[in-house]
Amino acid sequence: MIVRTTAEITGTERDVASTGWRSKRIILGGDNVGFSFHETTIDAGTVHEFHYQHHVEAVWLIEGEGTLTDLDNDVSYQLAPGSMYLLDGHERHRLEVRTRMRMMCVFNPPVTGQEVHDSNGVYPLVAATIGG
Ligand code: 9YT
Repeated sequence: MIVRTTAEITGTERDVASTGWRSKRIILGGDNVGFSFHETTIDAGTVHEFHYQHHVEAVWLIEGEGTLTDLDNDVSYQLAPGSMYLLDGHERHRLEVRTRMRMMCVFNPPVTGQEVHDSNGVYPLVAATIGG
């Protein structure tokens, strides 16, 4: 059994930040359980495009509101606490974050943590400010 706290992860190499977002990687590939598990926070007023070409990802939104757009299929969804989205087709997608989002994310295969910061199958193509 493994027991961890976010306090133990904060400020370590498992705590990764990029423009407008931060992710605490709670479970990584090295834990050998077939998935990774992350707490990601994304700043209010930012817009991000992601494309996880090599991973399936499920996201459970705990805090915050915004708009998710499936760029492959040109469909938008309103997200609020309790919303879940599953990228089972490796869809390119855009997140427009109205209020700070906090979400729990599961990746299969797991992110190892050794990937170059923005290219672990995670491609933040755009990070912009809404209205800016
Ligand atoms: C919201 C989202 O897609 N989070 C992914 C995890 C994060 N980008 C990370 O840990 O690299």
